[in-house]
Amino acid sequence: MAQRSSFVVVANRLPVDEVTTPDGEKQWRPSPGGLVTALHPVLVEHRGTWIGWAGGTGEAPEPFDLEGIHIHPVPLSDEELERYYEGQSNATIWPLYHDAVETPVYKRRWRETYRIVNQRFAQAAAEVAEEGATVWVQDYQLQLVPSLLREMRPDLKIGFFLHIPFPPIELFMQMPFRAEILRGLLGADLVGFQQRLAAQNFVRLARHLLGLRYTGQSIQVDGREVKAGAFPISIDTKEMERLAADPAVQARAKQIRAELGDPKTVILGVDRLDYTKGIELRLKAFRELLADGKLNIGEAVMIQVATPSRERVEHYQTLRVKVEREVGRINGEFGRVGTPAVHYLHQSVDKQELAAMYAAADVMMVTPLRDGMNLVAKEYIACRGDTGGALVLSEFAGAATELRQAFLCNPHDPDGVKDTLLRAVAAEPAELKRRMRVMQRHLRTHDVARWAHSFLDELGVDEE
Ligand code: ADQ
Repeated sequence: MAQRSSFVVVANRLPVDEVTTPDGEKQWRPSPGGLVTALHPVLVEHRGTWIGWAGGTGEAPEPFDLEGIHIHPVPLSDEELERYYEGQSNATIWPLYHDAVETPVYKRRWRETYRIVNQRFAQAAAEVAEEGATVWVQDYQLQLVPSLLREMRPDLKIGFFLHIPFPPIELFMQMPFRAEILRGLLGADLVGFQQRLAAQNFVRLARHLLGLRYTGQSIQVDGREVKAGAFPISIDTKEMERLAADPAVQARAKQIRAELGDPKTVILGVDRLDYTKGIELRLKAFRELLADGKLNIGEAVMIQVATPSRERVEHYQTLRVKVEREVGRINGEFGRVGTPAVHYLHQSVDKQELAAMYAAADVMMVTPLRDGMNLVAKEYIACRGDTGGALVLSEFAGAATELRQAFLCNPHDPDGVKDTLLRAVAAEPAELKRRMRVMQRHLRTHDVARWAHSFLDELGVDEE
């Protein structure tokens, strides 16, 4: 019989990675991430359980304990991975919820598998949750879980948080099983979003599609009340500041600049290689500024780190080709021997190296066409100490609502992006420090722990 908990997190992925030790033994190691950092204290206090996929297909590993958290793996077969995860989650829902910046693909068999897998996650939660427990379901891969779980376990308190945007009615209505998804979410007692606008889209949709009444406080569903609200996620600010202040990281930041030939301006982009992140438009802006003679090789250099992501999904394969072609074009046209214009890394880098890059960069470009929040923008700010630095930030990132002192731009307007980048490059150090200080103060109080507390508080979970 499964170990039972009074607090359960359900997410597509478990917060662990399997590693092989030097003597060939396989071990589980916590995988670092904002979500686990935020939830760790709550999970430990309640002897909590995290339900999710361990990576890999076939039989799931047996449940185990790691650093005070009970880990409960859910299996996925190869076919389920392809249909539920790569298909329905990442080729249908992901593009649709991000303004359909790529055309969503709709397939009946993907939807069917999405249902089956959501049912499996819900079943696992029903088995491990104690009487009256709190279950917090995460993200777009598991939108049916709240209602499926409620059917089995009406005694539970169920929260749901969506990490990505929630689209306006006109877009959501494209989805073939739209009412089922909406009912799925409405199985929760509280549905949390990154942005107020997203919560409003949700409330309007409930009225439009299901004729449900909103009282100003909650949506009335089958005699229950479902609350919806905005809970902007954040980073572990203190930990990021500490990391960036580490002398080894600072030394590495200097070394990075030296290796780049000590240019006047280092421009940085760090993203998962995803078409929502606006990587191409940022490269194009840089190329045009070089062509216009507004930026010069040797003085300005760009680093683009793009983590491999969802590599079996076609949209992502096409994007990689486009980005790499653009990098090649820029270096071909403007680079010199020993001095490329763009340094492109299609790899994941560790936390220290990432912090050193943030510390080394004069201008950080975060230019998504649409993004739920964007934590890279917040990480950059936390890594700047009192050194200034400019954040160029898309108005279409959730982070733009909070980070008003960034250099905001409209990523759909290429000239606007170029002008904003030039303003950021040319800004006076005193102005940059002033802007940075305001944003740093904000992040010190609005960190990821506060995010988790405010959600759980609204859900009515006693954390003492
Ligand atoms: P993501 O789309 O993955 O998250 P983001 O918020 O930017 O986007 O988080 C990416 C994370 O990965 C950051 O912590 C960053 O440091 C790390 N990362 C990126 N590139 C890396 C690299 N090359 N090497 C190492 N680390 C790298 C989704 C939503 C976002 C929302 C988050 C959290 O799309 O809008 O902010 O969830 O809710």
